[in-house]
Amino acid sequence: MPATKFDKESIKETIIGKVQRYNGLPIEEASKAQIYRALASTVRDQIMQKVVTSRETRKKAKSKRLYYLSIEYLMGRSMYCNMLNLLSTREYTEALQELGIDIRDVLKEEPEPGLGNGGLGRLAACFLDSLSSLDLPAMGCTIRYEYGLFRQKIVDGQQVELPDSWLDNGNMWETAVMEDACEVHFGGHVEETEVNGSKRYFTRDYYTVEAVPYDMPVVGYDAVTVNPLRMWSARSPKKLDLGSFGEGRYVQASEEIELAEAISKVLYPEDRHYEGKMLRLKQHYFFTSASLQYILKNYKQEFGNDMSKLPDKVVIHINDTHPGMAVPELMRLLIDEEGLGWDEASAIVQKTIAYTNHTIMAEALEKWPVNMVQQLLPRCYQIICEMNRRLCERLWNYFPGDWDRIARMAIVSYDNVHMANMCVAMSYSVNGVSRLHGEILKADTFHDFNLVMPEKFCAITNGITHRRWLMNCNPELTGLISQTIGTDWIKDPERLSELRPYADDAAFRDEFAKIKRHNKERLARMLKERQNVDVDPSFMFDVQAKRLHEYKRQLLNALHILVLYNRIVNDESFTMEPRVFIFGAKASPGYYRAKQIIRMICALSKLIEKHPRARTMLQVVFLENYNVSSAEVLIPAAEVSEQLSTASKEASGTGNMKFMMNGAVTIGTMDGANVEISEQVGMENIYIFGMRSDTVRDMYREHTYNSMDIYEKNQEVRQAMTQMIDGTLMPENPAALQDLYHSLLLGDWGSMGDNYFVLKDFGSYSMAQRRLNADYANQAKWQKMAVINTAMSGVFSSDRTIREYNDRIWHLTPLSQGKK
Ligand code: 26V
Repeated sequence: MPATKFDKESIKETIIGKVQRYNGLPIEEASKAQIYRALASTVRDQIMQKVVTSRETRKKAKSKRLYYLSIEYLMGRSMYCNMLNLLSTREYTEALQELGIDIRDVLKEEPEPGLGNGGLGRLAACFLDSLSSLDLPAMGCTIRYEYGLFRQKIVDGQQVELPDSWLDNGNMWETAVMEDACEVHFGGHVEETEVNGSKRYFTRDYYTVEAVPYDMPVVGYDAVTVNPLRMWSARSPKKLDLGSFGEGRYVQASEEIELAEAISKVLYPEDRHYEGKMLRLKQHYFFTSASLQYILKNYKQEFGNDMSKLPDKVVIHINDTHPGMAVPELMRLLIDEEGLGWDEASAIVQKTIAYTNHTIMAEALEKWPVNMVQQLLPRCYQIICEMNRRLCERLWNYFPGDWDRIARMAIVSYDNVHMANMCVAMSYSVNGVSRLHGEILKADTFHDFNLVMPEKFCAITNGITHRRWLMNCNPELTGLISQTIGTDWIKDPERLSELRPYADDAAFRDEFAKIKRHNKERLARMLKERQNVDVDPSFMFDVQAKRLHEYKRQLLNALHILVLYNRIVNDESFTMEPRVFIFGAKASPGYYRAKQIIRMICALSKLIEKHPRARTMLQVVFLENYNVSSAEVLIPAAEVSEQLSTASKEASGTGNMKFMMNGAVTIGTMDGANVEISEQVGMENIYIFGMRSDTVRDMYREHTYNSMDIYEKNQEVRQAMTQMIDGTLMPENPAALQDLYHSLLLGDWGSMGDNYFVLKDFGSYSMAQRRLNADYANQAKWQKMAVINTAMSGVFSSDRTIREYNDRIWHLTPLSQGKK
């Protein structure tokens, strides 16, 4: 087929033509939404041309392919990043301009696919962008949730959740692939029979859910490759037939249909602790089984029926344990469907599956009640038990008599299936997401496994795509960088370090500062427009944006702001650099304390606003509905990045990298990737405070910490805490924050309270803030730090991360660089 052109003139014509054909309108009369659809459809045409070449190249090369399974993909909007990766932003922008349309107005029309909670889902999205950009053959696999993460509204200072029905007006980027639809079976019972002298297993009386894939293309930057994100949607195989109407059974029939389709209805908004919810287990198995069936079907089409070569042609990466049922499911498919023996199947599984762990929080380690797994997935359960038996046998030889240890390492123990143990035992690679996290996995979480199978463990530090998180969201800074050091950094982001010498160049720093100021003004406009809040762009912009969790310690930030307020109010001579503290955070709907923290932040905002002197140098803003699109405005405007997690608790963090890349200076603990950020920029360009992770872990072990001591000694802390409950913060409802107050002093389960050491680290945090405040007054010094942060952020590009995964785990060959 001859290639269609996508120069400015052709784009104009195409858009005009599409608006005419779809809507029967001349372009002048089309609405923004109609123009959005015509534009998206044009970009999609351009992508589809590449899809053809990409697929052919992969098939011809007989390449090994990665399947990245993740229960969440937090993609954000696609339009501008697609144009960027097609190297066509200028053509599209100008074409629209000549049609009298501002591209920015059209981009806002795109609904955001928020199919993720936070870091884990956004990391998966960054990985896809880098995989395509590095020309590595891959497919992302997930669920096509009809409802993504809830929309957050703040009503009377409290979070209210609204449904996110992002598919209402259709999704311009997806295509249903009916040819690859398959069945997923649940329930029933297993029958064992002998066929030709060997045992065969059949599940009977199961019920079926149909899995329909929708593919979304992910374009690489200036690359051949377009990789699909495959989103599985659940459909009932039952149709409402006229017969049941006649017999009056249609209500029951429609109920059954709804039950099946509930599987892909909504993304669970929790990322804290596991509850044995049947529907969640169904979700996990549903998309894992559908993906694996497709993987084997595709493998057989391309490479024939010899399953022993599977590990040479396929790698299945599981993003945390949620797709961990891939382990028994692949065993099941190889044994029951392909006729392999146990040992053969098990050897293949252990060469094909790789696993990333994303948290050491004990309550977030996935486990399922045995009876639930048995009821929902009877054959998988059998396989799990057999894997467990063999694992325990092996461990028995390694740790003879050490029952406690073996029970801790077992796949099935205390009536639960322990997904992390299964994933570690059965995959060939287990990785952490920062250096520190990798060390903690080996020393603590998987200590015993590391004794038995040390070769599996490694750490690969997370990254972010600099295309979305710098080029797309900060075009002005991107321009300045390219003017200064050329454009080679785009394909080789570590070359951003060539900017470092310019940190000492006053003229460059001024340009850099000017851009930051523009980005602050842009955020100010957004806050005015969306929330009717006025912020002064001459204030310092200090941002903490991430999911709301006690361990992330938004409460530490809030308490410190209250202390600043008191200093201003109690001492007329006290001044500080004017600063606006901006929070963006969603709380899991059932996480009471997280919601109280949001309440406290909103109350703080009101309190400060009422005080005529305090408000001249202090402001608190809660940004509603923090998501990828608002992050793209918020992050480029930030000057201070708050990364306050209790050391050892944040596996990596990726927001920290986004802020740094956009020239914000971090105030943070030695946790997750903050450690590596501090190494990149040097201790003089970051504000590190608080206990180190080994001290934290000792304190947990020794139970010696008593937050009451600090409460008693530190007058500022005591005053601020008292204000939480004496009506200062909550005049209408003084008791509202009582539980939060108590959580800082008294523990839940025999602990002494303040589980995340908020009070313990307060003094050190407050000192770091003092230094920061003083440094900001010296703008030459501050801007130098900011430039150094951007300059040293290149290693945190997910391109580096993906190269490492590929070198150490996947071993994929890039598709030819020749054809574009
Ligand atoms: C846990 C749970 C437990 C309850 C049910 C649902 C659910 C879903 C996810 C999780 C694990 C949360 C894992 C997560 O998002 N971890 C974050 O991963 C980021 C990417 O590696 C990393 O930067 C963050 O530090 C880490 O918290």
